Amino acid sequence: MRLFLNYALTLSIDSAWWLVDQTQTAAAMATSDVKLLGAWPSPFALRVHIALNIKSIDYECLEENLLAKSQLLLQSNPVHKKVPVLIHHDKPICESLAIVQYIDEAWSSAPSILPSDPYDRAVARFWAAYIDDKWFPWLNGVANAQGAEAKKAALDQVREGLVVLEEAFGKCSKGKDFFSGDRIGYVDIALGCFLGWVYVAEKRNDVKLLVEDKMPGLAAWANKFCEDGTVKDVMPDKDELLEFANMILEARAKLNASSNN
Ligand SMILES: N[C@@H](CCC(=O)N[C@@H](CS)C(=O)NCC(=O)O)C(=O)O
Repeated sequence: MRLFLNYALTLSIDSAWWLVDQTQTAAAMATSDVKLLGAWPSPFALRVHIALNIKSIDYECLEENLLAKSQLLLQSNPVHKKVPVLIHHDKPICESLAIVQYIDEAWSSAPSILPSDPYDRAVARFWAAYIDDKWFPWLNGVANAQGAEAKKAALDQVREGLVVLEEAFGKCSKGKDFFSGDRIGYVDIALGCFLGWVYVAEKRNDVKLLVEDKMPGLAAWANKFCEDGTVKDVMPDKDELLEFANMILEARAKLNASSNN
């Protein structure tokens, strides 16, 4: 089991890093013009992998240990100190959605990631912001919810958010496979990066979140997204993610229990 993220819990996931064996570090410095500072379970880093694949860009991925962040990461993202960071010609770009937009503009030849029409671009940005500002915190909230009632409420909220996204999918995709039409684009990347973590929440809570009869469009979209050539080789194995999440949440439970004693 390799690294990971401060994803679900403020304290515990961060503090569980010491448990995790680091197999490759950012210290293994790269020579490529395009470097990605990432961490394998990070959905935000996954966005950047997919965007680079869409543009067929060669790049070097430097795996960060988020419990012992490299100097390169600290210098490159001094404000947030988080992955992902893209380093292009020695210049860092931070924040996954800003990076995806940068990739689209810096390598402007097709395929495009954002729509060319200004209205469609604004709509795509709106949905990406909804995903990051509203829906993802709800998904994150599932792991933090204490007790059966709170857990159920958190899971219901995630499902309600997915119903909203099902409607958005219907409007944006216009009957095609992806939010962006025939190919994966901005909103596909913004949401698709979390599919592995949706699976983790489903398995850990023995529920279905992406319910096929309520969200037929999204359910079919999720399969197509995971099978796409730009995604399948960079998407973390979902059972490895599950194992990772179980380990981190157990570590949190132990920490909480010992701090309450
Ligand atoms: N809004 C950021 C979120 C990035 C993020 O939360 N990264 C996590 C890994 S998934 C991280 O680096 N956590 C380390 C920390 O918080 O110290 C983005 O979109 O890039």
